[in-house]
Amino acid sequence: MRVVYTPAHQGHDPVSETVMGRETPAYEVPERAELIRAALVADGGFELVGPTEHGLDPILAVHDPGLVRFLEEAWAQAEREGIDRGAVIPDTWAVRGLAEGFGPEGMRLVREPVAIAGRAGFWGLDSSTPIVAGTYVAARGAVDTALTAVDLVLDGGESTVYGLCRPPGHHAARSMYAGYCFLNNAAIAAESIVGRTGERVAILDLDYHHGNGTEQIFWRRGDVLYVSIHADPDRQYPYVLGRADETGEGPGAGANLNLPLEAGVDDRRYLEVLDRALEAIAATPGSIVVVSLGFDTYRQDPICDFALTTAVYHEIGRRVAALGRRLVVLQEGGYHRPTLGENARTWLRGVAGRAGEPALPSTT
Ligand code: Q9C
Ligand code: ZN
Repeated sequence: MRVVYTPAHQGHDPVSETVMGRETPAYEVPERAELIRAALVADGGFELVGPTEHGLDPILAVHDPGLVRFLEEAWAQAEREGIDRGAVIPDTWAVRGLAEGFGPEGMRLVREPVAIAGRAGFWGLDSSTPIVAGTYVAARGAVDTALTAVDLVLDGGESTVYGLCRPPGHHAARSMYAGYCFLNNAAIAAESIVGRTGERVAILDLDYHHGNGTEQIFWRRGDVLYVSIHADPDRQYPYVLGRADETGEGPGAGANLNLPLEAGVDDRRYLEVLDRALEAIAATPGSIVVVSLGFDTYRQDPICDFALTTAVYHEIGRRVAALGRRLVVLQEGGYHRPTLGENARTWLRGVAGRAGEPALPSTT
């Protein structure tokens, strides 16, 4: 199986994030992707390839040019303003998303601020998504990773490709960065697939957190089905979206399925809900599924509360592959570093067992 990877992610190396006013060591760190890469290389059944550059057009098909400009400029501006804290983390928010979504007048009065602290709070949702010197280049690398995975599936004849994206993407909305995410890799990939094939595409989001960004981007779209299994936002980030009654609007009515879950979800319960998600995808036309894959559903994840085991990831991968569709699998979250590599390897091995999938050499 092909794995798309670039070392560009290493430049996004935040030291800390701020959780309820307390500075804690960053969870979303370069070591995560390196551990996954090392586990797949050691397995012997995976072939690493670098991404090709796809430029800005596929990004601007999904994101506000203002957000992209901000991400590109932020670090240099912070340096010019003499902000020497190692990272841009806002402390003043414009609450622009709410103004935009619920009040027709809100957005007209709120303009993009000038100072870096204001700009970060204008484009960002939270205080856990630091911008550092290499963030923009890393985020662009993650997008190219996702789009190269798409190329290998559409043009390269591969049935499954894994994009080791870092930073992750599913919390990033059209005009907002959030939750360790800057550009929405999965949404950009899905949009590109729709544009190139004219087919409907399903996004299956298996990260522990609801992918508010992906939901928002395709909210009014009937050609992209978004299905997500995640922690109930009543107790977990992103708090504002992810409820079961969010089903899409306009042409997108019925093309959004949220399956929010209680704490303590175990293997059996997760698989039961996974089958509901897969049924919804099977009932929708299309031949390609983009998977937003998180391992923060693992029982020992330091910031989450599901109870999945490593073994169940094999079964999840197997069931997703049993849809019989081509898969663009993109990495999202997962913060228990000691098991990250093995969980990813196990999931992808579950996929690789299916009929028609090139067999991977057996593990020792
Ligand atoms: N008190 C991903 O897994 N921190 N992002 C929440 C809650 C943000 C997770 C703090 C968690 C984002 C891709
Ligand atoms: Zn997550």
